[in-house]
Amino acid sequence: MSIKNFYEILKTSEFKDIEVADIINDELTRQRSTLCLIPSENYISREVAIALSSPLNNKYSEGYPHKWKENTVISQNGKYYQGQKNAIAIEELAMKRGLELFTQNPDLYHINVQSLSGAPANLAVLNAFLNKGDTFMGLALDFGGHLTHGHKVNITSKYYNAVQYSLNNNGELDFDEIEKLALLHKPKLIFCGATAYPLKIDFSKFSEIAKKVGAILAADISHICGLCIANEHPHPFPYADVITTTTHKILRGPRAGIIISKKEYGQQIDKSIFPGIQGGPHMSAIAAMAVAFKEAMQPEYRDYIKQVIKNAKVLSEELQKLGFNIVSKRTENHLILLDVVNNGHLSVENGSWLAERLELAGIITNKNTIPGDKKPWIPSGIRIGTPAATTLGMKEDEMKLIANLIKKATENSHSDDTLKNISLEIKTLLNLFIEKNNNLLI
Ligand code: DSN
Repeated sequence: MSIKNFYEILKTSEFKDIEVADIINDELTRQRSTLCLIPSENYISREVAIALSSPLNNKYSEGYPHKWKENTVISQNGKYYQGQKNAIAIEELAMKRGLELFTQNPDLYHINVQSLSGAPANLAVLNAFLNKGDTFMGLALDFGGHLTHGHKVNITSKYYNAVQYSLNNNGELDFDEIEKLALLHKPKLIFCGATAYPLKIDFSKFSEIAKKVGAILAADISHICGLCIANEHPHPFPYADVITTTTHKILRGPRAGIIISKKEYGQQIDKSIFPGIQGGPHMSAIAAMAVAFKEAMQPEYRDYIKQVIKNAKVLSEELQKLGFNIVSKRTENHLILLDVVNNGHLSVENGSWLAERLELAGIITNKNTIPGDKKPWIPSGIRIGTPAATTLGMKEDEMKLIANLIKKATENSHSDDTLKNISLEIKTLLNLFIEKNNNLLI
């Protein structure tokens, strides 16, 4: 069976669970007929998908391929169960590739590839450096931060004392405020990084502040990791002490997370993941991660990242020309935050309303708070990004078309027929690109 047809089995009687096959096939149809503009979603290659569904999934592999003693790796099998030959080989390969991809000098850093996703990776970082009740700082969720950076409903603020910083009136990180808060609260750790911030992050400024108060600097680069490794965004190293990232967003790998730290923190990070907060690692996800790391080392990946950024810039400028209000006024990365309420021209009720309307038009986005939103459950914005569309091969011309279709779908006076016609236009556009992408899981 060719790699191209690997998932065709779902359409045959060889796959006996018809209910599951039907749902998966329907999801494939949905992904093939709607345009994904959610900045944290992407398409994986079939190689990544096959590694993800490999027999490595059957293996329990608690522990690490190495053992620690006094902050130094002593090279012995640190796994708890027998039968680890291939589990150790795949974990070591993922670690080696991850360090090569994310650091200039792998000897200075340690990587942990066992985190099940971004949220456990961030919790593990806090668990490694803080005791219960200790203070840390992070960007507030309604200003573009992440739940695990100390939002009030998350364990990170229930177990630790979370101090939240925000953005200034221009929608930019406010380093004066961050420094003032750091001097006042003396956090043990400062998280930087975001999920809805369209500008570059100055890790060196964060590092200056962290050093002043003796805090660990943790950079969560889940959204921008691809930009950092392609040198299209400042790299968090050497400024950060530790970085976390998911591997399934712009990196186009499995749903998983990694933590890379300065070597002196390696043992405490490893202990924090296992036995601290997790049990057996997902070995098939680690295999898929190794495949994705290799894909991201290829020159084509760098071209991809450059195009992601060009596309986001054009989409942002076109939307602005069409009357949309862009939070922070510009985009410097892969995403755009639209303030759809305070725009003066358009008649949009709120972000939820627009996201639902766009879905009817075949355009998939997510509602999002914008800085200063008072009602997070009815946010004033939507968040859009270009990683997935760029993976399909779309470029500037398609971004201009998409901006116009978004505008058309936004106009309140249009009937359901208009939305349906837009969705057909989207489907035709997607067909053109999907046909050219035999190696993607779509
Ligand atoms: N849910 C992710 C995102 O969409 O950015 C963050 O965890």
